[in-house]
Amino acid sequence: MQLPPTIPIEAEPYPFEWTPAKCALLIIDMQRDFLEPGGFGEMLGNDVSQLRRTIEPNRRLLAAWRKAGLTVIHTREGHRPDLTDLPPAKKIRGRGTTCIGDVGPMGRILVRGEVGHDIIPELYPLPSEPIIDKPGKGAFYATDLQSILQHQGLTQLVVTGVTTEVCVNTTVREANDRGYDCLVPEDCVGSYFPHFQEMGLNMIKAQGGIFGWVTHSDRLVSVLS
Ligand code: C5J
Repeated sequence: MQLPPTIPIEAEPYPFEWTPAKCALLIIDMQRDFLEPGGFGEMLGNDVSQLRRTIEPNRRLLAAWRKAGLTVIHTREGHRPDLTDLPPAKKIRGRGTTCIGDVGPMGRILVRGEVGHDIIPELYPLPSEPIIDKPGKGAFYATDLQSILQHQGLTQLVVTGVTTEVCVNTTVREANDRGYDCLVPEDCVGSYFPHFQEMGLNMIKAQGGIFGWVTHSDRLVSVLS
């Protein structure tokens, strides 16, 4: 299917001028430990259904995006097995009895190579899709994301994933400061806390789109299909 070079997508605070050839779908941290029953997120007392409702909209958007031959990039939050890239402040934050690097229900928590650190099967990356392993909340910090985007001439991001107020928001802000236009489909991002979901989206689109635009994935999927 031949897409027009630029397509206006209904969004808040105003339509997003989508340029598919210059836009990557960036799926943030759809990892088993955050989303699956029995994982680290649930062990902390979180309601994983708040995140799991994003799986189906992400699956539909990803399928349409792949079918159109557009760029897909995935991220995972986590650390080296020897934890040398884990800031001591991040390790002890929260004063929990179980913290990053300890053995959790799905292996060592947020450690690369462990079952819980990996991406859920429903959205598993294809071999051709880059996975950005990030030690921080933002996908640009201490990663090669920016050089991957630059080398492919990409200037726009459709950002999905979890959680809305933490890694999605941090990444959108980092991207915005680097000159990327970000569009966030509200049904494809999730927070354990409904009020943070609402505020996280409000903060992106406030003040004339201070960090980016918010839409619904149906608007992208209908154009792609
Ligand atoms: C993400 C987190 N991915 N909430 N991490 O948002 O700690």
